[in-house]
Amino acid sequence: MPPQSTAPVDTAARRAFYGKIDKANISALWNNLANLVTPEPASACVPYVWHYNAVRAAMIEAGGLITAKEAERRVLVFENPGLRGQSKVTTSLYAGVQMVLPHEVAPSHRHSQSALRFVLEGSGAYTAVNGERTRMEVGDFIITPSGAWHDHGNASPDPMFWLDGLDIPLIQFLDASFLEHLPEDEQPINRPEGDALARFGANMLPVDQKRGATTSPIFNYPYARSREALEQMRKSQAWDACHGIKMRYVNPTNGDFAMPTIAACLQLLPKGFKSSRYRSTDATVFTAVEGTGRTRVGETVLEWGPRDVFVVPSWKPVVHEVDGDAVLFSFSDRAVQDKLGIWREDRGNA
Ligand code: GTQ
Repeated sequence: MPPQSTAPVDTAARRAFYGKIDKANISALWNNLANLVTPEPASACVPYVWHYNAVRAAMIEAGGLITAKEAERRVLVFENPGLRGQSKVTTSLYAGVQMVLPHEVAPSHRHSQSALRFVLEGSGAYTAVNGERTRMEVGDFIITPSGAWHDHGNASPDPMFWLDGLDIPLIQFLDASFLEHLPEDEQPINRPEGDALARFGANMLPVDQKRGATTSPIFNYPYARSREALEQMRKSQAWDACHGIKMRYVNPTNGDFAMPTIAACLQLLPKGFKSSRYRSTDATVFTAVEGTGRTRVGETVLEWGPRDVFVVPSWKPVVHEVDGDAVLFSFSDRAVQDKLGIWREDRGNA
């Protein structure tokens, strides 16, 4: 919180008055106004990086202590050091790493919260959504819409790890959380794999598809396709000074972000690139898919490589510097701020 530079001084009469109204659960705005309405974002969220090796080792240890079934979701939560004890990676968003071991199932449930998965390690585990299973491969962006049954399984011989991003703090703030369980661990499968991607992900829509579904009907955006798009674009597009080449995952029924509450993007930064100073009001969680580099957030330097996860708070100036070509996945609450008309960016002098 910034200092209350404009708070009026106390007098005996004022103090007596504050004491009296306090008993009736009333307070004086002028003592707190500077904390409530700030000239610019004043977030408790701090820049931070979690290195994958340490997270993975803890996750393997967790695997010896609890099953996916008993845990319901075996996840280690990224707690922003400025927001400890709240399961928040930013003020509005939650992130964690989930592990599913061979032959395990994370049982089917559905909830108000929207979730994204970004696959970090492994091959061939699956998530089921709306009666369809999708195989998970490294770099795939997978979503589970608000209210959709979802379970995760692993028929591969190796552990599978992915980054979870959910709007848990936002739904908590709105007091709008509902959760239900299916009696059986796995939901019935009644669509062949690839059905949603064929229907909605080939630049066509079923002819009678309604416009404006809240969440994208595509639930796996495979990395191979997204990466290929970035590679193709570098041949003809000038690099954006702040972002390199940055694309957002889209809901094909309305052109909005894939989920109503969480914006997700994939960006390519070429060998040796140093981005121009940039800031925006959406605190952002990044993970590197390819490459190594460092991201300066104000005075803080975050060194990162593949699968590391780092966070940039709202309105803090950010500069990315990469060694070789690098690919970053990121997510934020920009999808919400856009709808409310409050999202802002500052591209410096770029
Ligand atoms: O996979 O459904 O990291 O419900 C937190 C809550 C994952 C999930 C999380 C969840 C899930």
